[in-house]
Amino acid sequence: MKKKYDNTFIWFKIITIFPEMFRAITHYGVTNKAIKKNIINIDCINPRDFSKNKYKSIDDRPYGGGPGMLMSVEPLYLSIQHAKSMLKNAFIIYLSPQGKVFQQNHIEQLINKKKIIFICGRYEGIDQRIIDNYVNEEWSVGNYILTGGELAAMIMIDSISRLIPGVIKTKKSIEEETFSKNLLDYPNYTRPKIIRNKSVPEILLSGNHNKIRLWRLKQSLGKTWKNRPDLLKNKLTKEEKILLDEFKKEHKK
Ligand code: 4H6
Repeated sequence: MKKKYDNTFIWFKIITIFPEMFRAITHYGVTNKAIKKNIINIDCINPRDFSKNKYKSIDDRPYGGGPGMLMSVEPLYLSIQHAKSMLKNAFIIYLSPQGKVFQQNHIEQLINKKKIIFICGRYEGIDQRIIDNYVNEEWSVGNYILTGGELAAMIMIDSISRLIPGVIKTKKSIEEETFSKNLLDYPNYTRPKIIRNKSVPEILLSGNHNKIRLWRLKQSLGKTWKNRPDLLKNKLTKEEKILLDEFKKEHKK
């Protein structure tokens, strides 16, 4: 009988009271394909299953008072023990607004972890002693507040997974991406040539590859200058400066 060898690249285990939310990545698109190909594995542990309480409650009041609740310690603690026993030597990440802000360049270090446990906080968060005792890194996906850590965990899993070899086809498309070259993408066009009187920029139909390259670079520089001037802090080449000046002139009213 044919025996499949284990080629799983990363095991993700998620501690969440809303495991169904993760269908958004387990059932759709590229992440769904990666699971089917056994490149990644995603499964959940629900603290509610570890609640010994009659009402299966999973929230508790904070010492010191104040508004809101925290996640109960005991079900969370048991969930982490269980996750750790199933995923030996896993790296443990806690998602919270207090975390270090996750960016494209952080993916490299996380992709090498192979086994990652995510703890998704709800209510006002979790007891600090759980963070101190178990959490390896605390991450935030951006400067905004969410109702729970689940969406943040999915963002991290999605962005990490797509960089695993075999998950998306072309290596080139990754190297060309916005954050690896510090410029935003140029505008793209596909068929038809004319939509509601709007035509594709003539130059893209010219077949002149150098002109097309320069046009795209100019659009990238212009878009970055408009929307993300912070990315242009690193010095531009002479060619890039000229192109950006042209863009500014062309877009002055
Ligand atoms: C932990 C602690 C992550 C998790 C507190 C989570 C934003 C991010 C949460 C909270 C998150 C992010 C619960 C505090 C709601 C505020 C869940 N929000 N919060 N940027 N929320 O990665 O109230």
